[in-house]
Amino acid sequence: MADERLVPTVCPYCALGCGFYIKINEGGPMIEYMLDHPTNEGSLCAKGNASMEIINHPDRLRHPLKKTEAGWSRISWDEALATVAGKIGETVRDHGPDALGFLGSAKSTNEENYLFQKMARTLGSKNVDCCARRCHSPTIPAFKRALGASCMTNPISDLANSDCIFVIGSNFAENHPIVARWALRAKDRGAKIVVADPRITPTTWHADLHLQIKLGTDVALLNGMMNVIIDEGLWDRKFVADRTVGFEALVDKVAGYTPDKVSGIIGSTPEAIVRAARIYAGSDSSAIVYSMGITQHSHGTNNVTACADLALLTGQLGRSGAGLYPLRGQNNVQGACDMGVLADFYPGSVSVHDPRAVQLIEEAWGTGPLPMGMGMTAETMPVAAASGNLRFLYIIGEDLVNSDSSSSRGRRELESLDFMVVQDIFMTDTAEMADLVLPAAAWAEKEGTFTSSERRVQWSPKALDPPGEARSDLSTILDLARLLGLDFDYAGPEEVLAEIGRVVPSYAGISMARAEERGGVIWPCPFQDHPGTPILHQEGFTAPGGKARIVPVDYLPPAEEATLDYPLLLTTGREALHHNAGSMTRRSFSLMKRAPELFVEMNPLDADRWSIIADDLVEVETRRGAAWARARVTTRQEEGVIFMPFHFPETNMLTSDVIDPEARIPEFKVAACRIGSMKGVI
Ligand SMILES: Nc1nc2c(c(=O)[nH]1)N[C@H]1C(S)=C(S)[C@@H](COP(=O)(O)OP(=O)(O)OC[C@H]3O[C@@H](n4cnc5c(=O)[nH]c(N)nc54)[C@H](O)[C@@H]3O)O[C@H]1N2
Ligand SMILES: Nc1nc2c(c(=O)[nH]1)N[C@H]1C(S)=C(S)[C@@H](COP(=O)(O)OP(=O)(O)OC[C@H]3O[C@@H](n4cnc5c(=O)[nH]c(N)nc54)[C@H](O)[C@@H]3O)O[C@H]1N2
Ligand code: SF4
Ligand SMILES: [Mo]
Repeated sequence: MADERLVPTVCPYCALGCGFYIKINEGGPMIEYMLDHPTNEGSLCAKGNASMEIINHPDRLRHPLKKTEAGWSRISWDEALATVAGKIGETVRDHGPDALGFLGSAKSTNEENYLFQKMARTLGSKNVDCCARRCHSPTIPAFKRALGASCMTNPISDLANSDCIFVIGSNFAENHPIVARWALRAKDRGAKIVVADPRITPTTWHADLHLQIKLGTDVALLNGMMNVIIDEGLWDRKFVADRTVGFEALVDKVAGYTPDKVSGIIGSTPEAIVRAARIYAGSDSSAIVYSMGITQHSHGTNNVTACADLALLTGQLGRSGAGLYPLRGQNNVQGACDMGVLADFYPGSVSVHDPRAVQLIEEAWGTGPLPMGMGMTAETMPVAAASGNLRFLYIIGEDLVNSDSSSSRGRRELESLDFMVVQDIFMTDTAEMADLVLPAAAWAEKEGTFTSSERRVQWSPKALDPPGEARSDLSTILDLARLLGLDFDYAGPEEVLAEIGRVVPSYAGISMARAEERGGVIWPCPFQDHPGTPILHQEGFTAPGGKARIVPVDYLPPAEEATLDYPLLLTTGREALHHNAGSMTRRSFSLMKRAPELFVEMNPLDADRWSIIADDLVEVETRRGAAWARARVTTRQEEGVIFMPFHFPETNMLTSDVIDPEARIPEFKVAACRIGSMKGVI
């Protein structure tokens, strides 16, 4: 065909950064596989394959909209931006900059995220955060303390070189399917896969050993494994002596976690604990892969710390096939964190409590003093709205009211705001609550870089025009900042990336040209000709003294336990065919056809006890509220625990708002609940 074009792009869904081409011709955009992409080698999962359905969707937001008594009214961009700038000015004048809140998007590019937090902080607000708060926020402090760097240590493809893959709290077969490809290559070579997960999932199907542990008991399991490893002399003496501190305290701590004792806590046999320990410590190179089953707990930071302790004790770090893999969630959540869209970090993981480092950013930006200290988080902003401390909220690309825990409370709280503006590609439930809605271009309709879970920074060029008057997040932020009188003089994302390189040392060598190469560059890339750093911690650690820190932690039970009134535990998570709060995948025709409604999985014994049969509509009730879901009766679920995905709005009306004290992540994975059924409802 005459003017057919192939434009490379990066998948907009999960954090694996899979590459593909958008084929543009008269028939509309289509997917063409990118066989030479280093992460996915041409493969895409169901969501990636359906991503074009978002681009052309009739529901896309096309014009700025203002809420009026009569409903949504279309306004011009000039009016919309002048309104937002006016509200920011009023709020600062009447209540000070800390009454402003900014929630950035892990779906936006690095350049967009960088400018968003720069705008917020230059205005004097420290309230900047993103969905990482509800995702890997425990990984950040735990890894910073233990290793000095809060990210995945090895590339995804390196899993193929592992001899043991210990998966704890990750269902990668459904949620990071491209990881499964590399893990299965390792298995083909004879590697062992050990999975610790309370549920039977498509990931546990691949396991040589599945420890079906009780919810929230991971620290007990990990301490139990370390007890065995120390007892049997399987730890790495040289690595521990040369490269770590804190070993003696760990020995004392885990001494009490004998396999017999741990077995009583986690519900797996002592023999399984011993076997898992021997496989992990005894293999030449073992990787730990974890995700939300570890982080989304009131003790999430302790859970991550115990994972790092296990890797450090056995020297399973700093080389091919070993490593720690916190599988990140959204397509650019790693980038949003690198860019400082976090209440506790400026760009480049600079702590908001470190005056010397923040001063360097002030110098780079040429601003006056920047705000110091912890800002409000995605979880505390709604609470502050209710108490009157937060007056204005700007949300880019997050469906907060459906993705936050205990969502009915969150909705009520957000109603107290003076003004809320939401910038999204669709009219989400969160956008419905706003005073003003700004239409955004989707990933393929703009250009810039995305950073995947393996720290791979890739340039994604513009392939298509956005619908109607929708604009990139970048151009909206730039125009707004200029209206606010800020000196945001950038010609486009390339120039923003150049500034990022001056502020974030690990991005210093990443230019647009480097990021445009197939597979981009893996940071740290500290100077122009640097090849990038796929494997971290090969020589030293960036933690103080160059040594990693082993930090012993104790097992603590989840905040909610089953009671007489709420005799079951509800755990929430994902299924393969939907994404997060669902505003994108619930609009995807092909995915909805295969996964049309909310379900609740329960063990046949529990179903019997409550007289429920498959396909009944079940009412699930927690202390926060009640919701209906279709029953799936299955032995994938152990007795006493039920599972719901959170891709439909109802689920988060039920979840707990107890948070981890350090990372402030809600305990999405455990809530006491009760169930009842409604017979005969189709
Ligand atoms: N299909 C799909 N893919 C996605 C997403 C999606 O919504 N849909 N979202 C993306 C995002 S943002 C993220 S963060 C990732 C998340 O990816 P995952 O972390 O894989 O997702 P979850 O289903 O939340 O939880 C993973 C597993 O943790 C287990 N688990 C629950 N509680 C515990 C526990 O106490 N201990 C242990 N050991 N395991 C437990 C669950 O049974 C589940 O199998 O996925 C990304 N990819
Ligand atoms: N019960 C329960 N709740 C959970 C979890 C759980 O396991 N259980 N997991 C938590 C986790 S890990 C996460 S990461 C959060 C996710 O929480 P959210 O970040 O709220 O999740 P999404 O639904 O992916 O929202 C992304 C939004 O960005 C919009 N968007 C897409 N591309 C663009 C763009 O280029 N520009 C703009 N402006 N908008 C865009 C989409 O339309 C969508 O509305 O949910 C958390 N909530
Ligand atoms: S694995 Fe993730 S990045 Fe790859 S195609 Fe699926 S959703 Fe997209
Ligand atoms: Mo996530």
